[in-house]
Amino acid sequence: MQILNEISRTFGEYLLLPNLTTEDCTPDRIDLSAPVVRHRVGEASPLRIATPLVGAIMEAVSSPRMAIAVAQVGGLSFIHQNQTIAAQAQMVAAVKQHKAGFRHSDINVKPSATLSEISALLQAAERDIAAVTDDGSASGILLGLISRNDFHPSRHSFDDTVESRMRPVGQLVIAPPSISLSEANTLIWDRRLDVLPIVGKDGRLESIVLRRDYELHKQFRDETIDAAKAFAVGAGVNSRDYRERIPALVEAGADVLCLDSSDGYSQYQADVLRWVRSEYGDTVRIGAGNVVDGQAFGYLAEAGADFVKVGIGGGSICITRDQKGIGRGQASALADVVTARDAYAQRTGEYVPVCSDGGILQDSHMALAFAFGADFLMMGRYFARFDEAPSPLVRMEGQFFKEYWGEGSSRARNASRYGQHEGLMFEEGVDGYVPYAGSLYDNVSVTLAKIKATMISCGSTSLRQFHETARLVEVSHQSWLQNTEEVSLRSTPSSGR
Ligand code: MZP
Repeated sequence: MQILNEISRTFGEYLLLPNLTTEDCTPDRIDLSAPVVRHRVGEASPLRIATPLVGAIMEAVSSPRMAIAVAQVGGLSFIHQNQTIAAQAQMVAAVKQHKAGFRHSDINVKPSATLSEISALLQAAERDIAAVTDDGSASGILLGLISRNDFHPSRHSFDDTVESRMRPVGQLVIAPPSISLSEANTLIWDRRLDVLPIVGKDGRLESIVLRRDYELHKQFRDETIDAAKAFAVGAGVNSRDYRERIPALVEAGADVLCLDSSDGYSQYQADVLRWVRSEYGDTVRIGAGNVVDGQAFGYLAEAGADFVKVGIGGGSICITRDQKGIGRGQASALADVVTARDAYAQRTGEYVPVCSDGGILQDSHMALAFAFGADFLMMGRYFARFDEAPSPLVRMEGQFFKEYWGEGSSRARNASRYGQHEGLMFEEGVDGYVPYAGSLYDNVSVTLAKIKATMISCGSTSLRQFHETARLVEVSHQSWLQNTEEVSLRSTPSSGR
């Protein structure tokens, strides 16, 4: 037995000290781009992302719709592996086949919903318009559109149905799936539309084109796309059925793979990494993890990992530390792994990016993770709150929530992630709710603005410079308690985000 002379620390235990802000530190000059996979030091990574945020490999988070939205804002998603090989490959293929500029309809209702329900939904999502479909889904038969301008409390009973006030499909400008993005945008401007529904021959809503996406496109100039301009997407794999799963995912077009395990410091992972190298050379890129120390990083990097994911027990839905007594505070884990990454790069000339996975409870923790040296961040709770997450939206006591559950919960029963051989014998995650936060696009804009503001205060224009020059101080228990009390007193509309 060995007791390390260290306290396991998390992000909330640190604050950044401002450095000198110079004239070149303006939001438009800040480069948040990050390498995703291994590359020679001084050369570009074959896969880079403009927005260093990545969706978790979780059923409550990853779906084609989420993957497309995250790639649109310059990040990356991984389709989860706790499903059949055919189902996962189909999700990957759906992302690769999606046409840029066309998005899944965010907010959809049945015609029988009440005006009160749609009003609350639009308000919670901070949106103006919703599609009305026969089954209330994003791919149901389109029956109409309803916007905030179609009803008013002083003129209409909020117990009336959406059907009574919607603009029926016969009165709408719609377009077929064959329309190009530039034709769709011309139609939007010529006919002064806010939204153009794209409807298939069977009357089903396929996607929508929004006027506001023009603005978004300006804001998120760097979508994550492949050489053929299709959205990039990752996929989770495990160390059990990899010989069958990986070829199917590669065939479906996955741009990068990631071993999905709660504890990746294992011979099983090294076996998969070596198998991928021998089968595919460098044409298939695969990350490994999760680990919490430099030794484990070194093991996986030597075995050929293209990136290494850090984090055990810090996930918002995770109870691994209670169940197994394993884990490490995310800040301490990152500091150790990042030191090993930089030493490995110096020794071998190969840079293996580090992904900080889980435990981001508020936006300021993202800046701290980058200051600690993370190349990019994987997040579950953050993305699960958005319209684009696949989990259901539920209303409780007048508030909207999205369901969010861990891969180690009895709902997901992801035994391969937890190395449990006889199915899931005990839980390592919980099944719960997160406050609904509306559109991913709006939230990511605000998050990026905050990260950039922190970097400006710290005098940095790139993540590498930020890591190299950041000055962190530990927060005393007393000031941490005081801050927590102050936070609970604040009640701004965005405080839950
Ligand atoms: P968070 O962003 O919600 O804090 O954490 C998401 C991360 O938690 C995932 O990427 C994954 O590594 C981890 N996770 C997923 N399920 C569980 C669980 O059931 C878990 N324990 O810890």
